[in-house]
Amino acid sequence: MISKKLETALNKQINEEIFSAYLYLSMAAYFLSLNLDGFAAWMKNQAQEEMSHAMKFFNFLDEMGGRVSLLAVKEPEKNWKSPLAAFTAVSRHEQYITSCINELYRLAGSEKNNPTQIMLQWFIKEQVEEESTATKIVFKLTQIKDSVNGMWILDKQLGARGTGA
Ligand code: OFO
Repeated sequence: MISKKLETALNKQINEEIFSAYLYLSMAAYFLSLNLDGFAAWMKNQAQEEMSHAMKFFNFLDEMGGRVSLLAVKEPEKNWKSPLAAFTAVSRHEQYITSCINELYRLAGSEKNNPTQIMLQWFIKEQVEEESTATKIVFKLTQIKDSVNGMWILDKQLGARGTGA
């Protein structure tokens, strides 16, 4: 059982996760345009991970007897002024997603909806990882500054390590 209010909030979160996938796919295209194939591969992996997040919410809402209702996905940005600017945007976006998850958790708590709270605990942990990963890459890019060698090394690392960088 799920209330209309929680159903609406979970449908909104499906949209947020699909938008995250869209944003990271747009960043993959940006990195491909710079010939940074490793960065692009990392973004493609990340986009897939976001779709799997969307599907977790999708399947959960259905299992709870709710009605999945897909909303329009907004157009993502297409250009950033540097790889550092792109990853800074990732970091900010993940902080925003964390706030959405926390808000959902509070709503599920206020409705005493235990299954939703338990499901959201996975996302709460996941967001710690998402934010930490983005922060570390922002740190590396800040250190690298304009070093071409540094960029190629990081490109190789991100390409090899996929979403786990
Ligand atoms: Fe779904 O965690 Fe990123 O946005």
